[in-house]
Amino acid sequence: MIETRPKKTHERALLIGLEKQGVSKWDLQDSLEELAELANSAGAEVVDTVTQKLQKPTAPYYIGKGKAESLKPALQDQQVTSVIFDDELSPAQGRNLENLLSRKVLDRTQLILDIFAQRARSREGRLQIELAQLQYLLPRLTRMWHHLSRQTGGIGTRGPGETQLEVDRRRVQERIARLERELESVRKTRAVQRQGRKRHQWPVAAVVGYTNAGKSTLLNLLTGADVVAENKLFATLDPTTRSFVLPNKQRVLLTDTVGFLRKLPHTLIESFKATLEEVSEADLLIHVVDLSHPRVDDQIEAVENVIKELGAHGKQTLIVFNKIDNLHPASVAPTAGAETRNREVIETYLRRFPGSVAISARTGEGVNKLVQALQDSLSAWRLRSCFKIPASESALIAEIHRVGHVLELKYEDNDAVLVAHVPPELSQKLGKFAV
Ligand SMILES: Nc1nc2c(ncn2[C@@H]2O[C@H](COP(=O)(O)OP(=O)(O)OP(=O)(O)O)[C@@H](O)[C@H]2O)c(=O)[nH]1
Ligand SMILES: [Mg+2]
Repeated sequence: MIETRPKKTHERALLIGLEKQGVSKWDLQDSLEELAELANSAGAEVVDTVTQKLQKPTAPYYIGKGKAESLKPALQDQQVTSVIFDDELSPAQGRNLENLLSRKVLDRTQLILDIFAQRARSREGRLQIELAQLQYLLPRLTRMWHHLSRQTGGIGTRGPGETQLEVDRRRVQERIARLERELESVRKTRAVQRQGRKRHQWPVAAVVGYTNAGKSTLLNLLTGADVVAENKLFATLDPTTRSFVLPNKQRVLLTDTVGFLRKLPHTLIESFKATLEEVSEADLLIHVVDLSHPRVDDQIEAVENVIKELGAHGKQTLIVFNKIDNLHPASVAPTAGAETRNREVIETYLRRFPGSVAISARTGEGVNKLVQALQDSLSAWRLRSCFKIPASESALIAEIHRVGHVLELKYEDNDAVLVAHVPPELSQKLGKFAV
């Protein structure tokens, strides 16, 4: 079997963030904590975090040159192998910093792309991540060339160096074009699959949420699926669809997909169109929120922004507050006070988001309520109707059995009289038989 976990490397990372004007210290701290989680998820150990107060990033080194110089001894002492910046670096900044610090220099976008690359298993996932990486690289190749030509200038700059760069650029562009063509065919295949599901007329609910919110754990709990659930960012890259039968016998398809993140690089969203169309094409969204996370509000907002970006805004959404077992993990011996506080937190969020539910996908607490809420959300999907259909129309009767839920069936002369819950589309088709 292929080893799916990233190998334990001895990457030791130093994180760097800027306290820019207009950005609060808290925002910076939050962002750096998330950067640390990302670094861990990529397999690196964070040895230190450095911040600098500056009005805005400096053009050559992002941080001040003096500050950059002053890092050198610490890099040596702490055996740092990579320096990771919390923002996107310009190509010149990246190169200057690598030269100055003699270490691998990464920015947030590269780090996220790297994690995706580690996680990609399916052909679709691999194509999409390669496209995102090349799109990140392409403007850098170009700008690198501009930078070099400025530096050396005029005569002598039109030699083999230029040729090589132009060749590289063209190769990258060709590869991008090929990947885009291949992904277009993946999208078409997905569209056909979706059509197939539509034929069954089962509603599709896409499970969305911030990365690590517990989406896969929930899908596994409900459907017994075997999706990898891990305490790692972006554990899931490839969409998985499983069917689930509600207590009223209605079947619903649940799709688990890639998690969202603040500052999710735009190239990624663009490249993952084929995967993310599962979200924009769904009938219902189940937005899983990690209620035990200190930045829960930011995470909700970030997910809503990505939903907007995908054009899925305004879709019927069921908000699920997860991990209620984890609200005060420190309370090993829970006190009455902690329990009351936890309940208050839950109540506050349930009130703020009417129609939402609170669960623990780990312990199963509240899951019945979730299932009920899901059933209620989808109730409009199926209409209770009565039809009188000539017994000779056996294909139609079979279809009602297949996609609907038959409550009563009797025969009157040569007609079948059925009372059934059926999806709206079928109900329309059966219009002339309605009684
Ligand atoms: N305490 C607690 N932990 C949970 C709960 N649900 C999920 N987890 C844990 O949270 C971590 C992330 O869970 P996943 O199901 O992989 O989360 P995900 O949303 O699919 O994450 P990505 O695929 O990485 O976006 C795992 O370690 C789970 O065991 C819960 O209700 N309570
Ligand atoms: Mg997952």
